[in-house]
Amino acid sequence: MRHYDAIVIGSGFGGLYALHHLRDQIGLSVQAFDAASGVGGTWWYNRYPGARVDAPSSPFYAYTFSQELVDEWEWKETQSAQPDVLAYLEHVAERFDLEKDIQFDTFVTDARYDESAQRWTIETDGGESASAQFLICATGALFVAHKPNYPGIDDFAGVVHHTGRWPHEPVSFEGKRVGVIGTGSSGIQAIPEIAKEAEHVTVFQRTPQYALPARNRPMTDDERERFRNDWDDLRESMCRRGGWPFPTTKLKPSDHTPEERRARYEEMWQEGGMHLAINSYRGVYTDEELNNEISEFVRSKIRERVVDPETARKLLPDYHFATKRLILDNGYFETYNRDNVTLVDLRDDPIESFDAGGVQTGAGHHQIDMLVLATGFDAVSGSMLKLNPKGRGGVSLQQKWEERFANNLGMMVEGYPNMFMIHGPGAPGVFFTMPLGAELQTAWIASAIEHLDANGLGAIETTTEAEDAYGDEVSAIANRTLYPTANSWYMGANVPGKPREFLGHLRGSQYFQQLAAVADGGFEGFVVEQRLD
Ligand code: N01
Repeated sequence: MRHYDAIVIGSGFGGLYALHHLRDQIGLSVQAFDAASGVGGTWWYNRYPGARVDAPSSPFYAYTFSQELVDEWEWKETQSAQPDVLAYLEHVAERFDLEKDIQFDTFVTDARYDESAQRWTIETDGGESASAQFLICATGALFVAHKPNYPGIDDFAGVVHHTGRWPHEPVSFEGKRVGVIGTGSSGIQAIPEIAKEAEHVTVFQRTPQYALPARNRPMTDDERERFRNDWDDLRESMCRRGGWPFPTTKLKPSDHTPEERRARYEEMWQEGGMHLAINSYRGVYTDEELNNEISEFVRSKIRERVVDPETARKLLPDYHFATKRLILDNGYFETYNRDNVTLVDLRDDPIESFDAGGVQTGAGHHQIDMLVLATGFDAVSGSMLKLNPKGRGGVSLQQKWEERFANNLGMMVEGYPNMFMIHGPGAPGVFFTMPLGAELQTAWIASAIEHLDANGLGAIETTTEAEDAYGDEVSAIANRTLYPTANSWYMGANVPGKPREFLGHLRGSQYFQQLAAVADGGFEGFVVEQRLD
């Protein structure tokens, strides 16, 4: 059995940084494990055609902690393609000499807390064990692929690929009739690319989506120079402004006439990216009237972009704009103007079953050679429940989280001392910049470890009271918005039987101030234990 100060599970953005910070900044012995064969986490697995950053701008979907790293990495495009993000993470791993402490191709199958030793022991699918005082779970918010369970789906004789588990060897669509289920971010990115090559694509859509034009373009030298020179200010601004360094508008809808508002939406639309959502007027996520107006504006754009009115009708979303993950598209709607693309609206024509040759819907049989499942993930809680750590008294996380993903600060779970989650349920996660969020959460973990060390303590844990209060706070913040009105993965609505609970803290900047205050205040509200040895 190997012994360490800390074990990190995962080597995506979160795990890589945790390894670097805990090992190189505070001097712990750290071992990381990853089921993948290389670093990258989400970006290692999600290599479907068209996969790219759908955040406002590549340089800010990146680590912020090292000016040298910022200076030396050349972002090529405003919305980087998956190979570029993966190359960046590989560069980070090499530059900070991280791979020597990561064991790849190793799935952690179990993690148990030993109260008498104040340590965690993990087991791997290779039959190895290792122990550490601290367990850092950077297991990924989008790791556990969600697959639909339609009758007969396993009888389908053709090739099946899930976008979240895309093969590493090239996938050819040439001459193939491809069926795609799912029109979230992954489906909307993949469908235009698949359609360029396939003989025919049939898209099976359950919920039409709002998508805004990404307007991806090459980054200029000037832009790169500017953000490098201003990095400290930009980072500070990211922390203060909810993860992105862009000022948001103070304009209220009542400041303009309906015609002026329409002109402003058009301007934001032309600018592309998330501008329409974050910069048009205050209150897009809370003001139903404003949201309805923007929803209708985006629907009007869909009608303009899709030639066949009946297809356009099927593509019109009817939930509140931006209350499911907002999507940036690269020619998605125009794809339906191609002769080789058919849309099946599952609301009118549901899937009944699969057979060896394809899909039977109410209206007929769709013969396909390949099935692409862009059906998303058991998001945020799924990877922790798959790990299913056993805390005090051997209680498993699956037992503990049967009804609610109880935890404090999205990071610590009562009964699981010295276990920390990065981007756990209730953390800002995707509602903030994930790389910076991981840095800030790791800094908090490091402070907790240093606090224990400085005070002769062996374990830190949260309480059920703190969990209840924190869970209520996360829900209350979400309930002040329109988000909970949508059947989104944010609400756990995409996985049958999953507790319906908002999975993210919507006020990232406030959350990270709260984290810093807890650390500065000596971890008041947390339960600590004297070191037993
Ligand atoms: O998954 P999703 P995703 N029958 O859950 C449908 C991030 N991301 O992989 O909307 C039929 O959003 C489901 O329908 P509905 C990003 O945070 C980032 O696309 O639930 N359809 C939906 O259309 C994103 O939000 C990037 O009714 C079924 C789709 O499948 C998150 O990952 C790129 C079904 C799933 O959409 C997840 O996105 C890609 C069923 N049984 C993703 N079950 C970046 O570029 C599900 N669906 C950074």
